[in-house]
Amino acid sequence: MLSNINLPFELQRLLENLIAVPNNLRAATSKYLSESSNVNVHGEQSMQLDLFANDLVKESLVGLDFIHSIASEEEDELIYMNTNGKYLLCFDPLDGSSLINTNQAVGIVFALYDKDKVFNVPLKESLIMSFYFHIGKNNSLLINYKDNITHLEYLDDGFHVKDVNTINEDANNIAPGNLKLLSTNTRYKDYILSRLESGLKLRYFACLISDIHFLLSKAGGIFIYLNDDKHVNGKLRLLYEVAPVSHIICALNAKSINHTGQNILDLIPSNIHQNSSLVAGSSSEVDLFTELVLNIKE
Ligand code: FDP
Repeated sequence: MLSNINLPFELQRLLENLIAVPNNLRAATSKYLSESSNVNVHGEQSMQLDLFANDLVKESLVGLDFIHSIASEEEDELIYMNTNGKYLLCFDPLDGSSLINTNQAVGIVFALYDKDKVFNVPLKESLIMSFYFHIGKNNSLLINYKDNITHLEYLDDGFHVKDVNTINEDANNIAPGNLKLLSTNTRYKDYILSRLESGLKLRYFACLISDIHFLLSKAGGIFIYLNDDKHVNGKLRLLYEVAPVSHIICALNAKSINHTGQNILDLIPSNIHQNSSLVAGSSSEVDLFTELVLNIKE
């Protein structure tokens, strides 16, 4: 099925090498449900499944000589793969791993960058391809290459192409993260209460990929994860979470900004594990949030 997608040969090979990872992860889940002894670069205790997923992804990349280096949430440093490679591949091998013991959906998210541009130009110019696997009832794969979005879903006999909706300007659901801010940020609290009163449905899964996949599947909504005193720039990871999901949804007419109102895809990153806040989704709703909560007028 991947051969039906219009991708350069190298990018198709990359996806083909990774395509079995979600099912292999699913099959191994019950063996790796405990915490590991490892604390990742973000100061979080890794689950054994985080480390297993990281190994699965790394093993799948062996032999891909166009990959110059990789950066993962579970690796402190950049790992060099091929001196002559062109790309830096950044990934979170298991997004939402804190939910794994509760049998909720999780994700694996990737961003492929031009390795010479990534720290020198805005993300929209260095991102070559973004994709994620959403591992729920079925496995879904969402890909953005050159603003062409492909949505595949795994059924019994392999991946099948599914329709993908443009994201409507108006939101009908709201996924507000980091709600401890409600006690200190009156604007955020008032906004949430008023939007719920206006009829927006509350839908927060605590796994970025699930939240984004929901928003995309419902053709609208808003996801919010603001910064706080502990994470002054936000808790989410720019290069391997926030940038790829922004790259995907913005190609479907959505907006994606940080807590200072900057468009995510206009940012120039400075390091592989950089953190970010995120406000993303239906464009009118992001504009409303910008005005009411960030207090920024267009
Ligand atoms: P997790 O810590 O489980 O890896 O990036 C981290 C992330 O999940 C996101 O996937 C998710 O949106 C967010 O953190 C959840 O944070 P809260 O537990 O604070 O809601």
